[in-house]
Amino acid sequence: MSFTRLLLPAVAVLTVTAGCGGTRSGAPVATTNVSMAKSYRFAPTTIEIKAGQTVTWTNNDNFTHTVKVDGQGDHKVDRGHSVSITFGQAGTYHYTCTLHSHDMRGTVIVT
Ligand SMILES: [Cu+2]
Repeated sequence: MSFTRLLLPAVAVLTVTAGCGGTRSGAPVATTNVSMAKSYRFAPTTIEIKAGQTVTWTNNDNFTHTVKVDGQGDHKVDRGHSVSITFGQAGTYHYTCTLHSHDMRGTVIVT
């Protein structure tokens, strides 16, 4: 009786770990660059800048998004494009993507 050897392929068990830290609603990040990241989100969600600095949003998602700071005009940003807004006065500015306002909200804290 022949000996049949079964070679079982190594099964790689990939465990998906949840996120890498609390960027979702965590502390403000000191940066002037916000990514419209896959999918339907601003990253980081909350940033902190100095008065007079310019924030640039870059659309790295596969969909068109917008940036509308409360009380200001809406800016449409196609995929691969960006928009820059200068914040001259201190304050807390909330903004949304008006196309996906349920999912895409962010805050700019100007000090
Ligand atoms: Cu959007």
